[in-house]
Amino acid sequence: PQAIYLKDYQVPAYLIDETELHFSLGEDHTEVRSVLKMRRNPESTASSAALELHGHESLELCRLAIDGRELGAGDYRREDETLGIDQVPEAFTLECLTRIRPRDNTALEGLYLSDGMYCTQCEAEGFRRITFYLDRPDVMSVFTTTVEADAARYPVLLSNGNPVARGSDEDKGRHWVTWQDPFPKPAYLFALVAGDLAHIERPYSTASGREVMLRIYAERKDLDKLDHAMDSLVKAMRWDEEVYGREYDLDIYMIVAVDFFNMGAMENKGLNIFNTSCVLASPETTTDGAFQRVEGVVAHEYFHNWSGNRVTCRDWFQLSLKEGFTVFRDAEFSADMNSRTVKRVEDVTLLRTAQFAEDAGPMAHPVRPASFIEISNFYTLTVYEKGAEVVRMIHTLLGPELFRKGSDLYFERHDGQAVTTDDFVRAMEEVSGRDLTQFRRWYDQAGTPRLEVSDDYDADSGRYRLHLAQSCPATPGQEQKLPFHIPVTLGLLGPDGRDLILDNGDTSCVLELTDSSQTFTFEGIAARPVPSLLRGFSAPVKLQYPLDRQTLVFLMSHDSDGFNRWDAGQRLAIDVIGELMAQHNAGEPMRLDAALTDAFAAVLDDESLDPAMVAKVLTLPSEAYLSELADCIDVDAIHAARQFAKKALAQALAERFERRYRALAPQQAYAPDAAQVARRSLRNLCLSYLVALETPEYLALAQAQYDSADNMTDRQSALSLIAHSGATDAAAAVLDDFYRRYADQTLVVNQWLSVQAGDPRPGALDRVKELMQHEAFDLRNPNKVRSLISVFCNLNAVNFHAADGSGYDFLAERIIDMNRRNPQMASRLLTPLTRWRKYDAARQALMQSQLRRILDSGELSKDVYEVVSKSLA
Ligand code: BAL
Ligand code: ZN
Repeated sequence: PQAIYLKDYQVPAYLIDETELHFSLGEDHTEVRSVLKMRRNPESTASSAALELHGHESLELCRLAIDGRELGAGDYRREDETLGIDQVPEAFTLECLTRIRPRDNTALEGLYLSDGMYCTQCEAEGFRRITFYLDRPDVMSVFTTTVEADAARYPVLLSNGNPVARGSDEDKGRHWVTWQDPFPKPAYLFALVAGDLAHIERPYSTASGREVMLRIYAERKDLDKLDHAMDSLVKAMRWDEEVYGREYDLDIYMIVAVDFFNMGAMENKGLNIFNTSCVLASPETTTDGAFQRVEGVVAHEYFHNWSGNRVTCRDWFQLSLKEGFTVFRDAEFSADMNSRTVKRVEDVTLLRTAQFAEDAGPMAHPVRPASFIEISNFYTLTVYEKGAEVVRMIHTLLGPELFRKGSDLYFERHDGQAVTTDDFVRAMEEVSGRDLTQFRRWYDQAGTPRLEVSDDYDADSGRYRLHLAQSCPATPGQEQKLPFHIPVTLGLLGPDGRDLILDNGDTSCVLELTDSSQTFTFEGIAARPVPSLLRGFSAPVKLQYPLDRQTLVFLMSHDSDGFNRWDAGQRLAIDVIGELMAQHNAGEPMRLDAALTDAFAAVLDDESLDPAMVAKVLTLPSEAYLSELADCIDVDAIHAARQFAKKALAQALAERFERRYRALAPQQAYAPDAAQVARRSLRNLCLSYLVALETPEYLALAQAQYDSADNMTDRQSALSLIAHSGATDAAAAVLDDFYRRYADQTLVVNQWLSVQAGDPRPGALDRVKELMQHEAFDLRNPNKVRSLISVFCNLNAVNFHAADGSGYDFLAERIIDMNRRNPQMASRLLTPLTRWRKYDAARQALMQSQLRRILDSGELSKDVYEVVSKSLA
């Protein structure tokens, strides 16, 4: 397989002004008729006038005509991924009839069947599995789509835009609906759904008074789980009007829930298709975390209507143009709807755990990659999450008012266009008068920058100096990095813990680090201050500023920045767990530093704090994050030390945990609102410490919570605590009970699979293998694969990384099998094996040999080939 390069971009040789599609749906085969009004692109400088259409090898070409003249086999060239016609007029109508097989489509790209319902996934390059087309995002066309199907089995027929005509052929039992989308769009935003679907609907008046109908479709059995998504959609629409001045533009906005879906959701124009896991929600079946995820994903897809659809990407290298910006927008929305600090803590935790690991691995790439073999491999944490951090830094540098002006200019200037990240930055430069040339390196240089900080204070002159130095490790293809433009939001705490007033008259300021090293001086400082650096995590960097435990405790209790208060607690815990690991490896008894216990006690006793933040502060850094921080990951020591710390904290603070657990008992009927979510999160965290003691009394407490819970958050939390405890009989019984209660709730059963896959006790791999044979499992369904196989391989380190290599062997086998069924899923499964360089020599050898085994296993998809070959390079 060949790589393609950003530097080779050329404008399309042809444009498609109008696209007319007619689908005659059949499970065995579906016929797709297309009529394309095409013309040569006046901006093209291509020397050849040949027309090269994209078309997947699975397309069966039945008819091809230009301006009504039928083309014979000698008139075109058919290659693996393209169809070429050497001679075409300047402007012409291309007609095409293709035949595709939705039932055989296990890749879930293009048109496929999900539990008896037709649906599509066209981003990034799925449309070429439907018909021959210029399947690239800078070819934007107006679509008219007729969907025709069996009337009894597929009463609901949907596509993008507004419905304009319908009819039926009663003799044949078929019916049809025509949809028209007036907004030009690339093919990746095309969507079609057909099925026996139920829906809820709600009218919505936009800020300017346009009436819009909002509809959410799902299988009839799930109709009672759609209200939360609808509420979230309405909130998101209102928020985008108020915060970005963006209104919805069609007469109808539809969301459809499907169970078989590679992604979380997809922003197709006017017809979002959602993974059921990101749209269905009810208190009985959905945890608080999942409620919030639904709210965030519904908002994300809605926000794409402007950041992605009205203004789209010129080419796939620009993916972060829409994804980074939209993740930033959805994060701000969620922060406004819930707790801003909690949201920031969650996002930074993900970034530092998983995106930093990506930056340090063989697939490291810039936010705007320079090349790829398979674009599906670049729907990554770097493009999404780091891309959002880059937009956040622009927001920090410009301030909210100028940022809004910049976004207004960007949307107005580029409405209806396919543009680049440069165009986005240019709009921000123009409204602010700032030069962001150096800042653009964030888009082009991969890797996580290191920020080293030292300071000095001279009491006689009252001068305090901060020395900041940056560097960035080499990444594949990028040995040397130039300095980044890094906004460092800073506060200085006086000895009493209060913020000092800085020269800008405020308690925080933004230092702009642009050189490799710079010194920032503060005058008139009466006593040596403690710096609060990178407030709100103002840049995606690794901060290196050693602080002793006493100072970390000081920051934990005094920093006015909630994020940094939490971060100080994390740093303290990391330091203490590191010490425990050293004791463990030296064969000494582990002893927990009382500094951590005392700090946790103080936080637990302070009832003025937001319980959600208390829960975050008292959550020990995950094994995954501890692994990311390590140079060589010591899987067993990390697990042993973290478990020990948890139990030791529980022993020391049992009374307090129990008191708060009882005080936080539910007072009202369940609601997934911020206040209740906060209480439940702390209450369940207290329970997790108590159960770590494994006493009959606390296991009974968990069992009582399981039995009496009126919501899935409390029930599932108790379930996993009992299931992962040493009480094997109780564990088996509660798992059994849970399955029987929820056997008909697919998403809940997926949680049941995950709880077992994540069990750190010995024997988890055998259990996972058994579960693959269970009626609840289905290899064709990505949600099930993620729940069982991905959870085991990514979140159960002690079992997956078993020294005998059994976990690696298991995963390689799954990938070889999945490569044939669903390349995107197969490629995603590879992630843990790509990290082989971070482990000891024995594990490295085992992981590499499994990667080689995959490489040698036969015909690999581009998706899998790219990741495996880059991992071994
Ligand atoms: N565009 C793919 C799904 C999403 O990021 O919204
Ligand atoms: Zn997105």
